Amino acid sequence: MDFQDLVDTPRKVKIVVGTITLLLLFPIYFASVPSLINGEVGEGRVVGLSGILSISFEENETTITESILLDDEESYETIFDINIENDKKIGYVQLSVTCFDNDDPGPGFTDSVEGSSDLSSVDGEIDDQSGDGECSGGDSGFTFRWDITENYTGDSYSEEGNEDEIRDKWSDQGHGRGSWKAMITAQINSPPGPVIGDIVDSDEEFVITWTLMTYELTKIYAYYIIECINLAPFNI
Ligand SMILES: [Ca+2]
Ligand SMILES: [Ca+2]
Repeated sequence: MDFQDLVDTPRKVKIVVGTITLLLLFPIYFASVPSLINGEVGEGRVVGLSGILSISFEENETTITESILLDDEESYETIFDINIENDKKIGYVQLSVTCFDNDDPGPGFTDSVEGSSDLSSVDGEIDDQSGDGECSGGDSGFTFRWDITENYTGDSYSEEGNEDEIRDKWSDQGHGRGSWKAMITAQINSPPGPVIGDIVDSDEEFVITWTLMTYELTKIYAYYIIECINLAPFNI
């Protein structure tokens, strides 16, 4: 078979042209990958390609817990010092205060707790929080959470974009280091007298838990999606 046999009909001519075109396009396609990843897909390219980055986090959770017995209107200041290595970032800090009042002979006299944070000794402009809650079963007490890295969840995900920009986005800006403080105050409720034996509610135990979640970006790798290969002009 010589070259004339390959081009002796209009259909064969189209096939030969299409084949040669593909041979020319594929080197261009692979040479284009680095720039396409950075979102520089220009108009008029025959090959369309998207670079998708897959991001994962390695988390490390630190908790400290303490218990304190408080009388009515008595307050206690809890302190949590955060000093971490430079290569780690803070995802969030959480304070949880729980209690369960079962000291009363009947319902209606549940104790409660209120608290407010003092972040004046913490780096960054982080808003204080305050709240309260009853010492009943289930969702007792209160919980404060501060997201030091905005929108942090720790879940792996994928997005299209530039690796440097994504690394910059996952940053705590150096915030959150320092001495975290909160003041909690007990509200003790007792049934009115007379006192029944020694059943009288005069205090409550509160469990205070600080949680620090730090993270590092462990994996960023790219994969590519070929959006189209436009061979329409050749009409094979
Ligand atoms: Ca009570
Ligand atoms: Ca009590």
